[in-house]
Amino acid sequence: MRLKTPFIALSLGIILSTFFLACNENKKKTADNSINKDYIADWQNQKYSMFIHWGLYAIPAGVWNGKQITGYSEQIKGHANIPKEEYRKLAKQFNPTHWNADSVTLLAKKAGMKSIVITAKHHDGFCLFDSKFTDFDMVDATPYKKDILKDLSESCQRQGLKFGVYFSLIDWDYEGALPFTSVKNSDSIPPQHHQYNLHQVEELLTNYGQISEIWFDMGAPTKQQSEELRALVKELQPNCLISGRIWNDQGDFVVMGDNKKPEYKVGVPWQTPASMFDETWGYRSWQVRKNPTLKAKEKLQDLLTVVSSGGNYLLNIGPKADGSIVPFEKEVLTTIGYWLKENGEAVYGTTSTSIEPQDWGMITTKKDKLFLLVYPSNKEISIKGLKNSIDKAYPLADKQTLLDVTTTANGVSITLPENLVNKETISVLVLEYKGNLDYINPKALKINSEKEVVTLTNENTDSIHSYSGHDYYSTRPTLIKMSWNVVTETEKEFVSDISFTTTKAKSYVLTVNDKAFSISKDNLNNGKITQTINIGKLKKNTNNNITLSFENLTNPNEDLGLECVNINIK
Ligand code: H79
Repeated sequence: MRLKTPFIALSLGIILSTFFLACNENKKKTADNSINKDYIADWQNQKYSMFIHWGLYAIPAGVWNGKQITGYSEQIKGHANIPKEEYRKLAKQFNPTHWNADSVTLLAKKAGMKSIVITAKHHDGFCLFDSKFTDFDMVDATPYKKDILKDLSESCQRQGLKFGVYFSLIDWDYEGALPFTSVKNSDSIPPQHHQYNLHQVEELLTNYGQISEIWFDMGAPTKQQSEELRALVKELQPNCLISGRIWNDQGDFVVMGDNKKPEYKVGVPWQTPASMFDETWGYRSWQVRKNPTLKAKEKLQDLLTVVSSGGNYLLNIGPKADGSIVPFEKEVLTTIGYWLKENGEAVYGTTSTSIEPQDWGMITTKKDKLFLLVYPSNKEISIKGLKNSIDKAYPLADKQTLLDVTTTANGVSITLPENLVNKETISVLVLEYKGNLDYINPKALKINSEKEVVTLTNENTDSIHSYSGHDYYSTRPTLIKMSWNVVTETEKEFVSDISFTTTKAKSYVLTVNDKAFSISKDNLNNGKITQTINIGKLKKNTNNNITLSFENLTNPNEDLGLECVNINIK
């Protein structure tokens, strides 16, 4: 009998450890950086979504002890130094009887938005959802007692909208978190707090159906903490996309700074989060709002700037404490929605183009169409370097009216008839063409004779970036691809003499019109690579695109670490 027990224990041990090893293996598989490509594409096609900042802070609405408090109103607890117990008391007054999830989702649809991301928990630690791990939530602490997330997620499902959640990695209420120091909001996360975050993320990804994106924000988690958060999300919902503000390159898309549009080309999926006014996201009673029509113009232009640069735009509303939507915000969204109803084809499912920025407006593209988003009052529209012959040109809102297009060696131009010059808002013209886009970038490097050499360098590259860091303040644009355009009149076999220094022990790849040539790290010598590659013939009198990037993409946000790039094409 004595012998039997250790034997059973041992076998059990083997069975159990095999089981756990298998589980771990599974975890590893889901935790890697591979992303469901279709899901990323779906997300990128959404273009325009609703952000909602709503919580207890809607009650003080930017006023504390009779004083107007500056700084984001959703962070009033920090800005006005409100003691924990006093802030907690707000929950007893939170009874949003005018909250109606369907009127929010219907507004989002009317606005042309494809998904909603709501603050499940902001820095104040108050949860709009029923959490087992705190009583400081909508169900346990308020007279309203209903789970807002359940309500909104179900309404989104009914209305065919995607549903995402915002989750702050810092927490000013949780006793295991670091004590509040400043509204820089980039404190590290002690182990107990990290566990709490993991528990709540598990609740969010378990109890509310399909979550399209989880929008982590702020804090300064360690790399391991970011990786554990990512692994948990992907284990529970592999299709849930993760915001870059999980930090440490663990996101599926990068997030620009609050209300910031990138001033450089971005080569990864990205989003700009925007508030109606730069000063606040949460409802502020004393916000001077002025004219909603002007605000709609401003935000429409921002939306189109972001979309024509390849990004998604997440525009915020901050409902009042009673749950109602601020009429000004409703009007702004509805106005943008009218525009999109007529012109949405120029937005949804489009991509940015390789065409240089134009002073008359912006450009998006889909299949064999270019959409010209013309700023108000513009009449003369030309695209230098566009060589395609245009089959048809017409206003998107009036497809019957065909426009005259002049094509010269210099490019394409259109003069809008006076009655089509829109002085009020951005108007959209469609150009239809056949075949591939034939565009010669005016900045392209030219090879005019047999003997001419062009040199591709750090100075004449068109650089493509991502965005990377371990917290809000360390995040910087990274260079992830160098790109050049070369136009030649010569038909011959070209050779590229490559030389660059690098801080990375990695292999690179040179692409020439999608043909790839490896630049192996085996050629690295004291941080310098020199290599000669026969790149073959280039296309004559049209654009040849040459790029330099990492051969294996383990981290899509990693900087190439390149200096002194010198590629002679001869
Ligand atoms: O939820 C919203 C903010 O409360 C949260 N992120 C968005 C989506 C946030 N928490 N902390 N921060 C943002 C820090 C951001 C600080 C800055 Fe600024 C924003 C630095 C520059 C712009 C605020 C405004 C402080 C200086 C100017």
